[in-house]
Amino acid sequence: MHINRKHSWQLPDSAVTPESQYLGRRKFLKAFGLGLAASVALPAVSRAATFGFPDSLNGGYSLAGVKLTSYNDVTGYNNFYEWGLDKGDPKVNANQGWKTEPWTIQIGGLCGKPGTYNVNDLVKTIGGIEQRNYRHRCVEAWSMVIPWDGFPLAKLVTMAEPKPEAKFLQFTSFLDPKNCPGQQSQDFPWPYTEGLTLAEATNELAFLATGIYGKPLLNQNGAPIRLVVPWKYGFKGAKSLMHIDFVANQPKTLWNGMAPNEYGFYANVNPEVDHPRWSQKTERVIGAGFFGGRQPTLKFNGYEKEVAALYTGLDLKKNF
Ligand SMILES: Nc1nc2c(c(=O)[nH]1)N[C@H]1C(S)=C(S)[C@@H](COP(=O)(O)O)O[C@H]1N2
Ligand SMILES: [Mo]
Repeated sequence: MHINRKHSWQLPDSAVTPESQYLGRRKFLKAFGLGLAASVALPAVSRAATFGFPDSLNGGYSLAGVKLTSYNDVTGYNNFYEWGLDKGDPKVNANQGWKTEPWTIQIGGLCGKPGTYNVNDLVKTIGGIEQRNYRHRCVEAWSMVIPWDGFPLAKLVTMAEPKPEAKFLQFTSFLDPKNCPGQQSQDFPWPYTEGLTLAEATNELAFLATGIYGKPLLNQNGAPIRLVVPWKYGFKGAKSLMHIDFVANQPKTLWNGMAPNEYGFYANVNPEVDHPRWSQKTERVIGAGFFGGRQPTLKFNGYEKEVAALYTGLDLKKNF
């Protein structure tokens, strides 16, 4: 883990790519004559994800015509600061013996049915998993399209029977400084935390993922279970969850606590609200070729129809 280093989040993606890496990649592309990285086309139905749980694509979330990001890119270009600050670090560092199976997750706080679950039992109790293709937009201005396996967060909320006082959900990632050297650093207030309003958490799009491309999540993607909120910046999607708690007040979250003027609690993808230090109008599409890979960013990341009603009457510039 790097200490006293500027967080890569504080720079746009283009600016944090070291020049040597940029040149190396350009040379590589030239040598192999590749303008575009290959994308993986896998069959869309009947893939087994979390062990023993067959799933299939939910047709309502197919993003027909949109190219999926390759499995290599989804599992090799990651943000997971517990395991290092560079995009390639988590793939290496989270796979040096860190155990994410078996895994226990606790559902608690202001709810009638709190519980401690082995993740596989939780999936069974929920009733299995499904697959959804979602856009994924990092606040650093790069994007992917990922075929997730998992289940709607709303199902877990219903199962837990929130009390009337419960207005928010808090998500807490793992805390294991003994086995995760990054968490021995005081640079970040570990564990990683995130939050949603209860209305956001019960929106049809909010998702708990257990797999990608029909395979169980790899450690670098937040095994064995992580949050996915496709209309928000990627940092809302806390990885490797140990706790989900129903709370009365807006919970503290890691990035909002560290830099509230840069990383809002809502963090809705919005091309009209720039980050204080860079534009959010466009995004670099990972795997789409180094020169032609930028596209306009869509409001709510393209999910305006599904989520805009959550924010009626709210000033999205103030509540960014
Ligand atoms: N625990 C934890 N969760 C995390 C992060 C992290 O550093 N730690 N990074 C976030 C950020 S910034 C993004 S963009 C996504 C990246 O998910 P991916 O690597 O699966 O694409 O995870 C989010 N969840
Ligand atoms: Mo991100």
